[in-house]
Amino acid sequence: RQLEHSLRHALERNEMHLQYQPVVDANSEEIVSFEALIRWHSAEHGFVSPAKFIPLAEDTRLIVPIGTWVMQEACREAAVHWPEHVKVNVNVSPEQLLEPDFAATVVRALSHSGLEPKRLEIEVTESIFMRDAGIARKALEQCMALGCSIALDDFGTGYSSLGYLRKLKFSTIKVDRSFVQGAAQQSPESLAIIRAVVAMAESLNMTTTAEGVENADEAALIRRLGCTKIQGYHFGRPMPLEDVRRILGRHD
Ligand code: G
Ligand code: G
Ligand code: MN
Ligand code: NA
Repeated sequence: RQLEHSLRHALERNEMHLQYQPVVDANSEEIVSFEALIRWHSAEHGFVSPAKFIPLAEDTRLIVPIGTWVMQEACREAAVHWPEHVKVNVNVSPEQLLEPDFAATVVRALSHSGLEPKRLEIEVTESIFMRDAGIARKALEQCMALGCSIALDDFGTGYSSLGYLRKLKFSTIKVDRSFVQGAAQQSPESLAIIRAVVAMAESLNMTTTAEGVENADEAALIRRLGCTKIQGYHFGRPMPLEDVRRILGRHD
């Protein structure tokens, strides 16, 4: 496969970089974190969307070296360029978590960058519990023991067995943007689901992040519904590091 061949050489050819999307406190609207999102400009294929190449990387296990690179790069850029109260969120695929040395990869990224563990939040989706749930859970518990936090991404779009919310102490539940968009269009079901997720998260001592908030009306609605944090185009699109530095007001 042509695309697979290009993907295999993308890292050594320096074709990958990270963009960052702000996550804000729902009430103060201050930036509390940036989510790292990978971008690939291929010499042969031009810009390739992660929605296309991440699944290919997962199928071919190329996600393991790519994911390690993302972890190192995100920790390093956050340690160098962000103020200490701002975190970084890093997406991790099930294939990465199931690698026996996943936690060691995180330890190395933290020690090489000097990033404080509490500033790293690892994002996983419900799909990690479809495979080898025990191994995934153990890897995440090792990361929590280091001081990192774990977010449950795209909540409500997978097979939401609530059992694992009991077994793993997530710090954040990310409400998928399909519910946010539904609520914005007055869907009673979406509104009810967001209310229920917020109530459940509160009683489990977890926070909530609403994804895909695209305008001020949606932000106001989400704040009324009680979500803790907000992410979406209204507060910033995924942006290159230079723009992150500019909005953080650091020019060093
Ligand atoms: O940024 P964008 O909307 O294009 O991302 C598309 C999809 O790719 C999202 O589901 C996102 O979670 C995923 N993605 C982006 N960056 C990474 C990454 O570094 N690692 C993994 N595993 N997935 C990522
Ligand atoms: O699956 P995950 O939540 O990690 O993916 C994040 C994806 O969502 C990225 O591809 C990002 O570009 C996209 N995204 C972020 N904010 C918004 C938004 O406000 N609207 C839409 N349509 N997509 C968004
Ligand atoms: Mn995510
Ligand atoms: Na998501």
